[in-house]
Amino acid sequence: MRIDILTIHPELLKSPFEHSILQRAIDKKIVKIKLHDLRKYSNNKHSKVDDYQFGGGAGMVMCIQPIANCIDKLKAKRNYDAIIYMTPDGKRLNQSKANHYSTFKNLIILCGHYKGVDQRVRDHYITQEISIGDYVLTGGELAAAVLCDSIIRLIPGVISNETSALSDSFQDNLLAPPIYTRPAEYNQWKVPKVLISGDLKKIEKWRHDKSVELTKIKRPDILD
Ligand code: 6GU
Repeated sequence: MRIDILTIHPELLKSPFEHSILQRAIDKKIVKIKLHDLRKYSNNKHSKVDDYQFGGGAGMVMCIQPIANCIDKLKAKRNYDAIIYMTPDGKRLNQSKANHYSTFKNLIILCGHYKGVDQRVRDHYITQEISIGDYVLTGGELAAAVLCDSIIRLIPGVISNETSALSDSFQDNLLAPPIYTRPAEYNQWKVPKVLISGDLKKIEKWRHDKSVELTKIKRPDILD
């Protein structure tokens, strides 16, 4: 998969891809992340990327020109499965969307800033608008990092244990069951007996029952 990220703060998006699982996915060439500094696409002599709103009102608007130039250039080289705009008024990201995007080959992600982008960018370039929750961030960069992380970890070969991503919370509209590791007893707090019984059938049933129980208590809204 190739992900092109358009931003006015490329430095904000370096570190998330330089560690741990995402870094390994890049090293293994399973995914390629290209950061594009929108200022470099500006025709303005001061590399300006924003301007005042028509009709008045507080806050700057990101101009169409640098964004259009960058997207046109990318689209001339390859087909994109989606051009996503990160915005608090977009559709909420969830596991089902992450699963779907993880099957894409080429993806463009546009990070908004200030008041947002000129509406004509949304009307003529963007294919989907994504939010990561009902709160407002200073820009789309951290949200784009969250989106990329949720997608990349699902691509086959990224997480070594193939079954691991499938047993995540939310994959069956259920939260994951509680997990434990050694020691079996700490400060007299014992691990549930069934988990050290060696009875795989019983363990599986216990985990499923716990998942249902926890989901009913913590997230009844996601239960089928
Ligand atoms: Cl995608 N962008 C911004 N600026 N704020 C957000 C968001 C995105 N998702 C939630 N809040």
